[in-house]
Amino acid sequence: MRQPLRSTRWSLSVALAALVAGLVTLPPPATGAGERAAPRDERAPQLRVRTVVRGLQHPWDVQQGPGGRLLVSERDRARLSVVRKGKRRTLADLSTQVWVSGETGLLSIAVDAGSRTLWACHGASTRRGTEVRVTRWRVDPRWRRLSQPRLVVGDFPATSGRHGGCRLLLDRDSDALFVGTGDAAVGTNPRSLDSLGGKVLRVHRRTGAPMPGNPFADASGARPLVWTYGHRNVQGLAQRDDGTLWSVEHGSDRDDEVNLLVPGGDYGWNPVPGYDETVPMTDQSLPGQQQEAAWSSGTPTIATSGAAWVRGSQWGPLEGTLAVAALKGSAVLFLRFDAAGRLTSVTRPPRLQRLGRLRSVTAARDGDLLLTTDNGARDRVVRVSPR
Ligand SMILES: [Ca+2]
Ligand SMILES: [Ca+2]
Repeated sequence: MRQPLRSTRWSLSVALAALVAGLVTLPPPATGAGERAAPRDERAPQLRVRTVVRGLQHPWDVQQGPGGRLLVSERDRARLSVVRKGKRRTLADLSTQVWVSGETGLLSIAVDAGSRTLWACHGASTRRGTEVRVTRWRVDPRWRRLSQPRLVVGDFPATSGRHGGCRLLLDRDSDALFVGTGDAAVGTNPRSLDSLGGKVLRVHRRTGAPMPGNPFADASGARPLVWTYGHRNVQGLAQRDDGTLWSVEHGSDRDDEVNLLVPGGDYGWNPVPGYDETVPMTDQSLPGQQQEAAWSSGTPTIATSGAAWVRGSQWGPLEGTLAVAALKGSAVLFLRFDAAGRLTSVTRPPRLQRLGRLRSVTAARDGDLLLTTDNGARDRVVRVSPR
C-alpha cells in the first residue's frame, strides 16, 4: 500500500530532522503498518448499493431496531428517525435538548432492541457551560416515541464544538457501553487521565458507573471510566469476532488511524503547548509506551470515521475485513488484519467512491453494510450488499 510508505518516509524525515536539531533522542523503531511489507489489494466482489432513505441532513449514525426498523440520527437537526419500508418517521425531535455547534450535535446512537433502550451521544448546555454526554431513553413497543430520559455519563469537554467525537458501542460480552470521545481541540485533554476527552471510556450501559476491571479504577487523579487515552477524535468503534475492540480516529494533517485497543493503552496524541497539531499522531517520545496504529493513512488524510467488521461468506475476499468510512476520502476502505492485528490487505471498491462523504458504516444482521452520507443536503442512508 502506498500511504504507509509515505508515512514511513515522513517519520524518517522528521526523526532525521530532530536528530540534526538535537532536540529529541531517536524514538524506538516504529512497529506500525509502514514498516511492514506492502499489503496486497484484494479483489472486491461486485457490490449492490440501494438507497434506504433520502432527504436527510448530516445523518451521523444508523443502527438496527426490531422488525426491519432502522434508527437514524441527524447531527444538526438533532432529529432521531425510524425508517421502515422506505418510510421515515420522526421518533424524537431533540433540538431543544441538544447543543449543536460545528462538529457537535446529535452524534452516535446505540440500540438494544430487547430492552427497547436507545442511547445517544450529543452536545448539551448545562448551567456550567456546554459538554458532550450520553443519554438513554426507553422506546415504546411500536417504536414511535421516547420516554424516561436518563443521563448515563456526561462532562465530556466541549469548546467550539470542534472534535466533539463521539461514538458509542454496546459490548457484545458484558453490560459495558464503550464511548469514544474527542479532545475538544484542547491540547492537554488526551493525555490527562482526569479528563474524559480524547478517550475511549468503558461504562455500565444503564448506571453509567465504571465497569469492573477498568484499568485506572484505583489510580489517584484518574477518571475510573477511562479505558484508553491519547486519542485525538474517536469517530469509530468496532468489535471483532474475537472480542477485540478497534477505534478509528481523525488524524491532524496526517495519519488518520485505526487502533487495536488494549486496556490502559496510550495512543500517543499530546498536542501541547496550546493545541500544537504539528506533533505526531502517535508520539513515541512521550514517557512510557505508546501504541502504534494498526493502520494509518499517511499524507494526505482521508478523514476516516465509522467502522464495522464485515461478516458473511457472501462477501468473499472481504469477509472478516474492517470496513472504514471516509469523509474527505469519499470511500470505504476494507482493511484486513491478521489475528495479531497486523495489516495484510487494503481494498477500496470503486462502487463506493461515488456516494460523496461517508460518516458511518454499520453491519446489519444479514451481513449487509449500512452507510450514512455526509454531504450536508440530500443525504441518505444506503444499504450495500455483495451481488
Ligand atoms: Ca495514535
Ligand atoms: Ca515513549
